[in-house]
Amino acid sequence: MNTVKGKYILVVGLGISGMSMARFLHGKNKTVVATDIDPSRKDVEKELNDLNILTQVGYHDHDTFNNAEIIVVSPGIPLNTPYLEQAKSNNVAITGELDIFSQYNDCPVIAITGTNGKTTTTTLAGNMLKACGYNTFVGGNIGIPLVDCLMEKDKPDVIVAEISSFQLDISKGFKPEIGVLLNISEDHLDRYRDFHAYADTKWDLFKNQNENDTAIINQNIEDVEKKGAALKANLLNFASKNREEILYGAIIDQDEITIKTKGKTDNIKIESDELRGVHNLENTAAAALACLSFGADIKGIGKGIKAFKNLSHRMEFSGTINGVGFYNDSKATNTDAVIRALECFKENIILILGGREKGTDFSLLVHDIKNKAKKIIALGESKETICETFSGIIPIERADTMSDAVKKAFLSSDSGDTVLLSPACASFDMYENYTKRGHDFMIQVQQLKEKTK
Ligand code: UMA
Repeated sequence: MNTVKGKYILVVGLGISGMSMARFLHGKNKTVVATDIDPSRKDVEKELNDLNILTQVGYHDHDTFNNAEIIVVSPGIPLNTPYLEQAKSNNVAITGELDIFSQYNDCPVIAITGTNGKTTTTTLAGNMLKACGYNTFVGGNIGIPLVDCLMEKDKPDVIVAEISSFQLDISKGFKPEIGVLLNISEDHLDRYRDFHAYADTKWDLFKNQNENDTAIINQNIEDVEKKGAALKANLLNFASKNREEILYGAIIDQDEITIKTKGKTDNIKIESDELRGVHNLENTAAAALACLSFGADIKGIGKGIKAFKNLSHRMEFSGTINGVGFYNDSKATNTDAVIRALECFKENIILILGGREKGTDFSLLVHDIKNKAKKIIALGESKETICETFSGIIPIERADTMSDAVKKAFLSSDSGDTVLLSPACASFDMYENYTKRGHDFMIQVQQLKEKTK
């Protein structure tokens, strides 16, 4: 074991976020020590050691945590691990990417959070601003750490940041000029005390804003009026339901978004097949409001919408076999995302559901599944819970692998039906991440297609 001496910043977790943080802090002439509990992260050690960064990979060491000046924690690491708890009781400052980023950043930030639709809205806002000619950095939870922006040669005009509740949990000083809250529904209940604790974290996006800033919030979020009224920032709302209450903001009706700002009304018609479902109109409305608030023009916003291509693993069309359509919605890791996916189809869906639970309440799906699905294929660690929840409501079959799930779904289908992978669960029981799960689904669909030729 390496003993660490002197003053240092400890970076915990050497995934995407931690690796960028270690590089960034090193570039700022800080003494960095980096640790990851997973022995397989040995693959990144050499790069760090070449920068003279001391590494502890495959284990964590209490002394290294307790003697650090500051600990920077990766977002996926729970804050109640014994190492962090003990360091906290030794008065070590514990922080995360958002606060380090805020300390060094002086570009305007549009920050987007919510349970679902963050990546789509962030991508849309990025497209819109780029179409208006702004030099735009798009990053955050979308997969490009925000500190990467601070290491670029050219400073952008604006940063569009996808922000997760995990990132907000540990942030004290993050203050976006424009903050967007898309929706809040049950998710990550394995990490939060209850739904309200999770929801409160989302509202923290606005806590440091002042009267020069803008808060853009879905009108249909619980307690929106009370919580919105308590904010210091200028408030804009958007909604597809309860629209009449919106004074300034965006109103969604069928495929049209009407944007009402002081003294002006703009209309945007959504003709893109890439933005299916009401939720995507909400995402578009929120992105358009954020960009207009920043100073973008309506023409550029329209161009940005046209340039949008549906993102991978979100209702991604994966092929047709004998008239049965297959869709990969592996990114749907909570019940609300599954409901949104089901809304995109008429009926006769064979739904592949399951994975690692996050305190998931599957009964929230009963109404929509009864209306739209004809069978569930239950997969992964949660398959028994799924069988218990839906037994007597809809036919269910268990599957052991993705290949098994795709075959069983196909055998249960008729021409015109839809097979939808929309798991309502995390992927970590069977895969490294949701991307790998989605790829596996698409590979299995292709292989089945070859066999049925
Ligand atoms: N680790 C330890 N000690 C522990 C626990 C974990 O060292 O006690 C290590 C693991 O071995 C692993 C590393 O920590 O090597 C993983 O850190 P991480 O989970 O924070 O993953 P990153 O690769 O750094 O990715 C993170 C975000 N991950 C999570 O929030 C879980 C990515 O969001 C984000 O894209 C990336 O930073 C860049 O900002 C992913 C996500 O699932 C997409 N986000 C959640 C969501 O969207 O619902 C919030």
